[in-house]
Amino acid sequence: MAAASSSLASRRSTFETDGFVVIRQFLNPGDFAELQRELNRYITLVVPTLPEGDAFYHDRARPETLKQMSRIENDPFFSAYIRHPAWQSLAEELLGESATCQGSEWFNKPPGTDHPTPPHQDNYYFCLQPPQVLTMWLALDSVDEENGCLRYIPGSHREGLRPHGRTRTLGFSQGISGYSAADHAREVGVLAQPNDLLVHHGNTIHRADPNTSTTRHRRSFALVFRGASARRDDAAFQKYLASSTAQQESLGVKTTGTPQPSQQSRPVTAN
Ligand SMILES: O=C(O)CCC(=O)C(=O)O
Repeated sequence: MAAASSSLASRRSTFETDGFVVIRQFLNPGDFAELQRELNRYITLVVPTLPEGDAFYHDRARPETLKQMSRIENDPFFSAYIRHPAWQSLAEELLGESATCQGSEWFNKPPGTDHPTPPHQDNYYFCLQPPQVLTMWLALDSVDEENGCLRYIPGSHREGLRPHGRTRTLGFSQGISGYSAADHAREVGVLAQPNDLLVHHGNTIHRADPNTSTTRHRRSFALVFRGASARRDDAAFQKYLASSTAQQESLGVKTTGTPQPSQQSRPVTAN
């Protein structure tokens, strides 16, 4: 287990070499407290009104098992938040071009649930070429091996997209097929404290174990930024949408039958 970190001077080269970088204590304390307050408000007041595809539960009858939310930016606070200069400028620094936030997510591994994050590459879902896209994942809790820290394969963003296949994990419809012992041996697990930011390239392979603690949540808030040069491969994206919808239906999530970005895991809303 390594605890990767980066100084201001080296973060872009770390990102380019490893495909991920860790920025400790990313937001100023006031901004971090505001984000936590607004997420709590959203979960209490807005989530109960959302369609099933925008908020996934381990067990819908138990609100405390909320495990994933997408498209939080439909809320007025978050529609402004996704232009927050700290996130935007870091995304542009790492991508080396202007960038736009195209989606927000919230992930949890509630205590007492069995929710691994399958190994995957985000750009398998996003279908962007060139793969100028990154995910910024902000820890809201202390994160370690017990509650399911993120695990990256350094350098995997330079090895192309691997084949993915259908999973039974709601929120992550596709996972890398044939993930091997050699893949596991290359992994770096990243420990994090609340307000530590993990940024990974869209092609970087990552996964997480389930939360094995009985009392601790493992929450995070994430924004996806896409560089100005990235274009979506529409054929690949339609294939992904159809597969994601089929997976959700097979897991009992109510969908309209027509793939809509709001019903997809890891949605990308911009063209
Ligand atoms: O929080 C997790 O377990 C998954 C996060 C993830 O896959 C991502 O942000 O790309």
